[in-house]
Amino acid sequence: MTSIAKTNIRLAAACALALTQLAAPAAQATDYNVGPIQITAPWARATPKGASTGAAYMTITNTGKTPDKVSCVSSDASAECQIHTMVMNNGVMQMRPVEGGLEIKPGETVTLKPGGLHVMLVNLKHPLEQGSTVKTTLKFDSAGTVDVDYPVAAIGAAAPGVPAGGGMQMQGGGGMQMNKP
Ligand SMILES: [Cu+2]
Repeated sequence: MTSIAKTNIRLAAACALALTQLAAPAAQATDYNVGPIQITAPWARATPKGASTGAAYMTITNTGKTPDKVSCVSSDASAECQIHTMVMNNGVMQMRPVEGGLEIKPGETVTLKPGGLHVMLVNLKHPLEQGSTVKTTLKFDSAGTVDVDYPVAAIGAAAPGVPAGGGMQMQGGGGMQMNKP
């Protein structure tokens, strides 16, 4: 077989995969309130088969008058659940668990998103499948405990509904590379 023919077959396979992903039913994201804490736009990224970790994201707003701290207690999809931050170490971006909980100051909105803060699902029991949902139990020191369902978006998605690599022109505040007019 010529290499051009092989390339065409690969392209066709990639297109078929893309169509399958488009056809996957989009699970609806729900917003959550627990005390003065608002959680909006929860979502997770699909994982390839055999992956041991997965990541989930959301926006957390503290409408209260006092700071609160959130940690992840558990997830239905993994043995462990942690909140991670990204830190630069000798010029390399690395992730670290946030010790003692992630602080949300009064009036502050913190966005967990790819490349930054995230919920890390450690030791996955099964791959996160696009179109399904994954659940975590989050514990706020003051506001209490809340179960959050994260609709699973495509592998490598930059945001829910934004295809992999297509995150350049996102609406709203979640974008890492907003193009200002
Ligand atoms: Cu992580």
